[in-house]
Amino acid sequence: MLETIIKLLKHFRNGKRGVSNVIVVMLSLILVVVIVSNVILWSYQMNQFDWERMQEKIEITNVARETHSPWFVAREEYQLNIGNWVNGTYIDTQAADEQYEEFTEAPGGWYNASWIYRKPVVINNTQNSNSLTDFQVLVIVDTASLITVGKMRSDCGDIRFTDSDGLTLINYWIESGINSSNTNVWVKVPFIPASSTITIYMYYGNPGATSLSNISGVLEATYTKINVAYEWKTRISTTDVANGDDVGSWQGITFDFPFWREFKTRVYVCSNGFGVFDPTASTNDYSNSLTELQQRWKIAPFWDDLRTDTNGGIVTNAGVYVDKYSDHFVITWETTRYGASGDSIKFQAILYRNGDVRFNIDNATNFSSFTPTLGISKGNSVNYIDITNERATGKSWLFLLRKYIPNEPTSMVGSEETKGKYQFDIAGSFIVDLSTYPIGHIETLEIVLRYRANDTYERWYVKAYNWINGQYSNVGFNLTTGHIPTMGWDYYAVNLTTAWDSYVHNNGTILVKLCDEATDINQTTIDIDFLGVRAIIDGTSFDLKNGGATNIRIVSIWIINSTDHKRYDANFFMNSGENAVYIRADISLSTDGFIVRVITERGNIAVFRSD
Ligand SMILES: [Ca+2]
Ligand SMILES: [Ca+2]
Ligand SMILES: [Ca+2]
Ligand SMILES: [Ca+2]
Repeated sequence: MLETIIKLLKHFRNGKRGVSNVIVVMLSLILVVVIVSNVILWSYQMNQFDWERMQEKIEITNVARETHSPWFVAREEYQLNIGNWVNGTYIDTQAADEQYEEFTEAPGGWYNASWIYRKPVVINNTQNSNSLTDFQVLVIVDTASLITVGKMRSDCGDIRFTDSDGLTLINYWIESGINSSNTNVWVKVPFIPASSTITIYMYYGNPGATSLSNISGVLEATYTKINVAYEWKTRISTTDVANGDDVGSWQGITFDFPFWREFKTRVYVCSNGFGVFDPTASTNDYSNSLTELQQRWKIAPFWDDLRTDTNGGIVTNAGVYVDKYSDHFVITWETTRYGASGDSIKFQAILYRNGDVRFNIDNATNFSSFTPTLGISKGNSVNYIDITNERATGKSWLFLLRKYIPNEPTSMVGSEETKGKYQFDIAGSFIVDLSTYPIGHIETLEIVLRYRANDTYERWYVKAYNWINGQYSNVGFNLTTGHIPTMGWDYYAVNLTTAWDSYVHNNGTILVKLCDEATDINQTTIDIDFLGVRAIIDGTSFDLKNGGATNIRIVSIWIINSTDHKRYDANFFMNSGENAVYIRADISLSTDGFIVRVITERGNIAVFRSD
């Protein structure tokens, strides 16, 4: 507007007519009015700001070290996995005030009511940092003691294994030892978390059940070869079962040997360095080749044209010897090369009751003169392993029908649980406020439960969902043994130590579970007065008071001590007359003296000095 008037004034000054002088005077007056009114408006705005600024009265009443967040409590009803709701709501669990939510145990998590007993089996994979899928684990069970007291069928036909839910059947194969103190059972566990344990269950106690032992559902369809440390099994037998050139004999195996998952009870051992299982095969063949190996159902630790009727080189008792044990079967060859008795070699094949095969080559004279074929084969030209080019003296291989890792998980059978019976498992979702308590400034988390049980027969556990391995757990908590109730109100607090961050999702969610120890015959009632989660921090709380007549916005905080002079952005409002506690997880106070300044958007400063 000012520019327009000034342009008009210039225009009229250049004009010649008298009327233009009148207009110039009028425009000049308008110009003066506009300028003056702008100055008044500006002055008013300045006074308004100064006035508001003068109205602010911000005060810091205290500054202190803050060691934890407030409690984060249930925001919605608990999920009942196993258990009954009786009374109250989740809101009653938000404060320790003896207003509580009540639940009871319920029958649940039991595979089938026809089975009376089960034992938990803890699979321990803590020595292995990888999770395992469909992994064969050996479980050794004392079935004899259960059969003696009439709890299990004498043929172990009522054994069932379930996954960790206690419900889902998983495949098992009883390798050996039915009705003995060492019954070897292989279980194919669907998922075993990394560096952790998982509990599966073995059920029994149903006289009408028949066996579901199933080797094909447990062992792999084909062998895997593992290179293992050289090891020689000392020969015991002095009976040569294949004395001569291109000769051999059938040998009974002391157990059902599951070669490629098919049970074999005998093997033909030939002086030419192999064993065959198929009675129709050419049993004395010396014309070795890979093609021939592929077509034979055989083991060939060192298939070549050998003889066992001549000593030479390292061989002083030429022959094929068999040592029979209850769980393994050792065939030892001490041979010379046909046509060159000075070329000699000693080697072994060991067949194990679980289907494993081991080859050992001990030593040789003129090793490079031999032209053997080494491997194992199912004889269908598809399933075979050829290790001919790996041959060397002082060498061992292991062939497995199982998955393999160097530190295999172990298993331990726990105490018997009786059917019927009552369990409890509820879960709630809690949200840690990560905007106020950023992950980088949380030291750990605490979970506190205030509860009451009406019996003391079992322990109660607080667990949380581990977002990394995908299951509820208390691994890494400072307490993992649960809590024994007293019948009155009890506090049970756990600290998640440095493991806490696995239990918090990056959106702040932590899923907390309360569960019982085991199935039992007492239907326990559980009252939850309080369940909460809080973050442990090394932060600072600022007690602020807005004693002024206007609302204010805090925009920054300064912390000043002898070594530091730091500014932190802030952004929050305080109403007129409001007292507020402002917590910062990212500000740690020094133990020396310090000065705190809080600065408002309008530029006011409150100061606090520590003593
Ligand atoms: Ca021969
Ligand atoms: Ca129970
Ligand atoms: Ca109970
Ligand atoms: Ca309560």
